[in-house]
Amino acid sequence: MNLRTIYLSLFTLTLPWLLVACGSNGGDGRQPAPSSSSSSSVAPASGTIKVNQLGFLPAAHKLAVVPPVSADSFALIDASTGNEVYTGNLGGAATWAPAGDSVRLADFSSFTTPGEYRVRVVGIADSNRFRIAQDIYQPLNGAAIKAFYFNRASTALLESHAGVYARAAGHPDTNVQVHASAASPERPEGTVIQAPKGWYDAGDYNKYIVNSGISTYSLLAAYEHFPDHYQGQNLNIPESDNTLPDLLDEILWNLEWMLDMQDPNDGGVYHKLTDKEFDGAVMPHETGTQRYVVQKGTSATLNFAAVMAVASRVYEPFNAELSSEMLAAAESAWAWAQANPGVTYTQPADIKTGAYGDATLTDEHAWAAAELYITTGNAAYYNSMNPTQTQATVPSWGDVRGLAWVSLAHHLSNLTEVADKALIAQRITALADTLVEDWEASAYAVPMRQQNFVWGSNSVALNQAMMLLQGFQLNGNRDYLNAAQSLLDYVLGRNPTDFSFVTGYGVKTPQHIHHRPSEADGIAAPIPGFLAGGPHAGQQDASDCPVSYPSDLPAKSYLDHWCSYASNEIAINWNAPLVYVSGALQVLTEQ
Ligand code: 9MR
Repeated sequence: MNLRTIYLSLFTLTLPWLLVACGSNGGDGRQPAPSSSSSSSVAPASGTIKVNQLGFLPAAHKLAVVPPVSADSFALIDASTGNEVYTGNLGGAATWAPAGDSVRLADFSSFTTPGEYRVRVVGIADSNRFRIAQDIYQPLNGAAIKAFYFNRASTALLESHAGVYARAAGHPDTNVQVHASAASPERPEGTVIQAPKGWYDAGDYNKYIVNSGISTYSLLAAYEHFPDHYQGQNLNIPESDNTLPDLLDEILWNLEWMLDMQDPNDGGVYHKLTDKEFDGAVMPHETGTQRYVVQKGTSATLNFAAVMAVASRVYEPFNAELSSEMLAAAESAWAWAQANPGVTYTQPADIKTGAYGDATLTDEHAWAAAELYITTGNAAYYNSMNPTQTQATVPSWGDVRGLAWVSLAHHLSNLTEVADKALIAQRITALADTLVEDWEASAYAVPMRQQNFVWGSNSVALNQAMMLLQGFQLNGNRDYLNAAQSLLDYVLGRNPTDFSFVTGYGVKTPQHIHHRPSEADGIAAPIPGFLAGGPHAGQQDASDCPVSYPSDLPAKSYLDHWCSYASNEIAINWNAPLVYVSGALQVLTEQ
């Protein structure tokens, strides 16, 4: 183990556990009793002060959410000395509809001194501790990437890299059958192919190309936008000693699998590699059921083309041969999709795992076209994107239009004259402006609205942040950065549930994520660095759960229970924007 390795493993594995084990208040994880200075004649208010439980860079926008107390001021208390170090006025009370809560904001952005603090308001318990520090998101960013390593298929996780979460290899995927839905003349039903490696999608053990699209892209974009940050990072993964940055090593684990999901005979890409049914709560090596590649489709093939086009330019400086192979794969996938423009995914009757079905294909088409244009400079791809008809939206696995604009905006100054540069900038800033308006209008100071509390709502928050950060990188509008900060705050504890939704990072973190290895490994604490999906108004799992949701309100529809696949699962497309946003805020917040 070299020094860098020791440093990072200390942070990624040890520190969060120390924080969890010790809590913020002496070890039992409970909220502190109101301090003497807060017990006055003022009637106690109900509710707790919500803060980002990790904290802030010194120059960050800094908010806490306070219940509707009668006091009009708040103070920051040095957590170790108990001294008051800052006072400010509370904003007026307003209701945040998704939670039905009336709240007041405490803004202490102008306080920049590194240290550990609590927010104190007379009549209510002090907030959890949080830190102000220059490197505040480094450990979180590393752990969020390392979570992908923990979800690797086809390999044993060694103790030297995985610590107590070491496990045997599962799913070699060297004996995968072509399912009837995927049969072709060259590969009839039952043909055996190999497609090892890749990441498990989520709490289940299947591998889906559509969801790998946005996930792998978000990680590639993190690297492409902030290469210096990621070149300096050591994640203590098996490849840490090679010449590739660790983030690119981790991404390559999935890209190698994706390349095997393309049929070399025609360029089409299989939709997924899957069991017929979801496994029980067992470790990866305890499964062993037959796996299949299922139906080639336009959505999977275009997702593949987009990701390979990006990967081709990102890996080019490190491995020209691999880069050419990726571009050729992207172009043959594109050709297949042009010849087969409307093959939507239909789940075969005997396959019960995740569908990732998507009837709208124009967004995947636009995204693949944009990436191929950026990588090759070929104007035909730009025109094929149909830019004037393609809007920028907050990305999700089912709507990837926004990713096209992210890449075009990042490469703006190098694009050829066919590209409408004013349109590209306008698409990004118009979306960022809308999100800023929602942020300003929100009592909780987050752009999340009622309709955003869907499956994986925490990823909606982080993808909103990712789009705001594109606006900031384009024109330096500080509101965009501040709204993005608020969204990370939301995910890390400034939300109505009081949970910091990343396992091991914060004071009150999910303990029972819907993640088979975390459930089956016999270790009480879940694997660190995973983002829980978060509050989900649908509550589709309510009838499968032995406990009730605490509320029907969208922003409170969260259960920290293994049963809750609808609010407490983890997924690669949710962790990926956590990586992007934590890394970007670490780099972009003025130092
Ligand atoms: O994230 C997906 C969500 O948008 C869908 O509504 C949901 C139901 O189809 O599926 C989610 O994705 C799951 C996938 O199908 C299988 N692996 C776990 C994913 C996260 O729950």
